[in-house]
Amino acid sequence: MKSLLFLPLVSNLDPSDYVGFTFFVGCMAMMAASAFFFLSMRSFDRKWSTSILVSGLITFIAAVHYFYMRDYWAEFGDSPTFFRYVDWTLTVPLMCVEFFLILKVAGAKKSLMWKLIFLSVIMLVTGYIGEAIDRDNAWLWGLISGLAYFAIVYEIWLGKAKKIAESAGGAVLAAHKTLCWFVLVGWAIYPIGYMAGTPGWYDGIFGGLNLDVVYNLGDAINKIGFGLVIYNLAVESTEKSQLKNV
Ligand SMILES: *C/C=C(C)/C=C/C=C(C)/C=C/C1=C(C)CCCC1(C)C
Repeated sequence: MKSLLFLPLVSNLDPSDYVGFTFFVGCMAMMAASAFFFLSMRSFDRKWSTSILVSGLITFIAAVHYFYMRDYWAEFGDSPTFFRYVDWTLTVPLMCVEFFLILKVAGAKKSLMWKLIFLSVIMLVTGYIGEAIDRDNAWLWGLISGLAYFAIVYEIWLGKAKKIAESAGGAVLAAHKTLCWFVLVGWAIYPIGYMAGTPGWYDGIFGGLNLDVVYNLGDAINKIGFGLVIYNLAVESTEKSQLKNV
């Protein structure tokens, strides 16, 4: 590998390198999704512009990190843990902002947003420590991270966020429910990648899986899918208000 040092990085990629393949597809998918969200921003009622803008920012920030992660993988053949967590630290709080933005029409308070952001930061910082700094205790950091994750799940499924969504009803409630499913099922993909990639009592359960492939799959589902739910909400709500005006 190192004898290829004079060639561009990507020439290190082997055609049979399926992990590298998912990094490439990730770059393109995140870029395409960003173009889609940005360009559709003005097609809806103005109250949805910020939500669609944030959807585009999430995939755009991810696209930039995917280019770095792709090159890191091509150069070192190793997990780009640092870039991965920088990306998540920016994009996951933005997803919490999305919950707030769609519930704002029903009177959600900023404190709800900050609570979700706070929990997501705990989830990610402890995950990073387990993956990059204190791998010997990866199970413990993963556990703390998992508790913060469950607190988020509780808040949106059963806590205040749910009550506000119910009072809003209609398309907002439907979108909130779908986003809740993303967090419960889509986000649960990440702990699987973590367990496959760190040492612990769970060694062997997911041992055959590649951590980066699992994370890349999770990102595609959650970042692009999440944005599409909001896009769909904007479409439905705009159509309804246009019907009213005819
Ligand atoms: C776009 C990126 C997203 C939605 C990333 C989400 C990441 C998580 C939900 C990570 C969760 C983790 C646990 C629940 C335990 C193990 C450590 C983590 C950080 C992988």
